[in-house]
Amino acid sequence: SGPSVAIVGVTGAVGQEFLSVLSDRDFPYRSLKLLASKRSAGKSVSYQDRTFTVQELTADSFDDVDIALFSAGGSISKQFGPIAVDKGAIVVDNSSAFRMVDGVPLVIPEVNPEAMDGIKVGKKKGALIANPNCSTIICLMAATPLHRHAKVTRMVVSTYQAASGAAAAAMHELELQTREVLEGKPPTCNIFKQQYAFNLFSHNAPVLGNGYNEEEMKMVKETRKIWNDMNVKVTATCIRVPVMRAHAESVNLQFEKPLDELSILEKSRADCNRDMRGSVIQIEAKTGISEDTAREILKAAPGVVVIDDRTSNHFPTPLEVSSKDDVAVGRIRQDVSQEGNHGLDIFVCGDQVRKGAALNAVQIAELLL
Ligand code: 11C
Repeated sequence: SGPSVAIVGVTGAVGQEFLSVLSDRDFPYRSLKLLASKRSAGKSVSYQDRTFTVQELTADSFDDVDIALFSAGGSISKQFGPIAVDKGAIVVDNSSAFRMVDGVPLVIPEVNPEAMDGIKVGKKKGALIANPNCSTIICLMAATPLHRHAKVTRMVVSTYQAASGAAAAAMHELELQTREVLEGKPPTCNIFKQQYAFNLFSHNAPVLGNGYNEEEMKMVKETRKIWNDMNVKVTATCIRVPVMRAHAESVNLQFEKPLDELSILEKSRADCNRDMRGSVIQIEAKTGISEDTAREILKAAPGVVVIDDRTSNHFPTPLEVSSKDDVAVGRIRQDVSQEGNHGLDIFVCGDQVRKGAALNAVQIAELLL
C-alpha cells in the first residue's frame, strides 16, 4: 500500500540519493517507476531487495503516478512537470524551473510546511511543489529558528560550495584533477573552465547584469519567498570550493531589535547559572538575541545539530556532515560590528545532496501522505 512513486533522473547523483533516502526512511509505496533519458533506459537498479529496470522518460510515463520526484535539470522539469501534473501527479521538483512561479509552494518542511497546505495524495489532483536551492535550504535551516525568535531584517551570506552542486560529473572531475595535479599532469577541465583541485573560484552560475551570479540571486529571492517577507534584505557571495559533497556557509544575521539592557543582564546571570536560560528566552522575544539563547534555540531546532566547541576549536566541517541528514551550526557569536548587539554570526554546513536536495524532497513527499 502507499502512493505510486516515480523518480525522474534516477541515474543522477540526486536521483540515486532519492533512492537511498526513500529506503532509509522506509517510504511507503505501491509502485515505483524509475525514469531517465533514453541513454540510461534498460539499466538495472536495485532498491531495497528488489531490482528495477530504468524506463525512458516519455509523456506517457505519468499514468497512475501519485508522486513524481524530479531531478533531471530545469528543461526536463519544464517539459515533463506540467504533463505529470495534468495526469494528476504531485510533482516535487528539485530544479529551479518553477521555484519563483506564483502559486508554486517553495518548501523546506522544517521552515514553511504551511505553504503546501491542502496538497495531498488521494485528492486525485495534480500539483507542483518546488524544492529550494541547496544553499538556500542549508542557510535557512539554521537562520529560521533564530528569525522566528527575533526577526531577521538583513542576512549576509558567503558560501563555500561543494562539487556535488554541479552534479556527479563535477565530483568525478575534482577527483581526477586531484590525482592529475599530484602526479604533475595538467588538470582536465571539462566541467569547469579552470583548475578546481587545490583552488577555489566564484560560483560557476552565469553572472547577471547586476554583478551577482544566479546562485547568489537564488538565495536572495528564495529566502523572501520562503519567509514570506518581501522586505528581508539578503546579499550573498557564492564560491565553489574543492570539497566533494557538503556546502559550508558563513551567515551574518541582523535582527530588528537590539539586545536590550535587561536581556544583557539576564545573559550575564545565565552565564553564572545555566538554568536561567528559560527566562532569557522569554525576555529576548521582545528584543534581539544573545549568542547563548541562539545556541539553545538551535540545539532544539529539528534537523539542526550544534557543533560549537571553542575550547577545542571544533566547529562544523563539510566532511562531518557528509551523508548526514542534519545541518550543523557553530561559530555562534555576537557580531561585534553591530552597535547595540543587533546581530549574530554563524557558520553552517549541510550535505548538499541530502538535505540540500533529496532528503528535503522526500520530506515534502512525506507531508503529502
Ligand atoms: C550548486 N546550488 O551548489 C547549486 C546546484 O538551482 O538547484 C543546484 C542549482 C539549483 O552549485
